[in-house]
Order: sequence, then C-alpha cells, then structure tokens
Amino acid sequence: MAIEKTLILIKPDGISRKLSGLTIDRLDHAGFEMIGAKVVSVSDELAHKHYIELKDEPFFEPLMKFIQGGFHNNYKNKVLALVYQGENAIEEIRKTVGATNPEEADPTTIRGSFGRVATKGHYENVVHASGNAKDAARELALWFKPEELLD
Ligand code: IDP
Ligand code: MG
Repeated sequence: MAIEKTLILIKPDGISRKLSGLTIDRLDHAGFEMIGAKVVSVSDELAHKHYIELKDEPFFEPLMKFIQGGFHNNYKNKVLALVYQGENAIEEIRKTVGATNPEEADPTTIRGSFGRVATKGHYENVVHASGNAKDAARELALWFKPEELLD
C-alpha cells in the first residue's frame, strides 16, 4: 500500500450547518494527517472543472449551484478545502465519508450522520472526497498549489 494524498471539500451545506469541526474530527480520528487547508470561493470555472466528469448528468446544473453556495447563500460562496495524507488514504477516507446518497450511507459515516436529501432531490452530503488515485491527482492540482501542502 502507498502513502496517498486525497482532496476533501466541506461543502456549503456543511459550512452553513456548522459541521466543519465535527467533520474534521472524524477525519483526524480516521488516522490521517492534514497537510493542506483553505477556505475557497468556488468560481464557475473551478466548479465545472472539478465536476467535469458529471457534465451530462441530469443533476449537473443544481450541483453547480450547490457547490457555489447557491442553496446556502446566507453563508455566501464558501467551501473548506482540505488535503489529508496517509497509507491508502483515498479509499480509507471514502469509507469514513460514506455513500454518495446520505440516506443510503452507513450511519457511522460522515454522510450517514450529517447528510440529508433536500426536498428537490439534491444530495446535501456535507463532504467531497476524491474517488480514486486519478481523480485525487487531478483535483489536488486544481485546488492547491504544491507549495500549499506541508507534507
Ligand atoms: P461522490 O461525491 O460520492 O464521489 P459523485 O457520483 O462523484 O459522488 O457525484 C458528485 C456529487 O454530485 C455528489 O457528492 C452529490 O453531491 C451529487 N450527486 C451525485 N449523484 C446524485 C444524484 O443521483 N442526485 C443528486 N445529486 C447527486
Ligand atoms: Mg466523485
């Protein structure tokens, strides 16, 4: 197994519902090291590049609005971007985060504990976590400069 880096985003629902601390607590106790952190205002371009693989999905437009704080704009457009590092971090952190649909996520996971399905069907699942090594490398390059990571 390799030492990996993975991107986590605490999404606008997590920021607006004051879930950053609880989410970081879960990630820290999963045994991984935080090596990068910053608050980011998500531009249209960043949102599109981040979710490019989902561009043909029926939920793409609401997803763009969601990640840019459009459903939680009492807190403006803010996400907390984090990078965690450790052995097999990508897969292990996905286990800590839980399934995409918060109603199907195991209740011990972050999404199972704190996520909800909005009335319009959108998944307000609190966190993003890179899905695999290829996505992690692409997403890290998109969100962080190398010198912002203290590994
Ligand atoms: P992931 O976040 O678990 O990797 P992806 O399939 O990459 O899941 O989808 C990215 C995000 O798009 C999800 O976290 C969720 O916010 C949203 N999403 C995915 N599938 C659906 C869906 O079927 N309905 C509504 N929103 C969805
Ligand atoms: Mg994904």
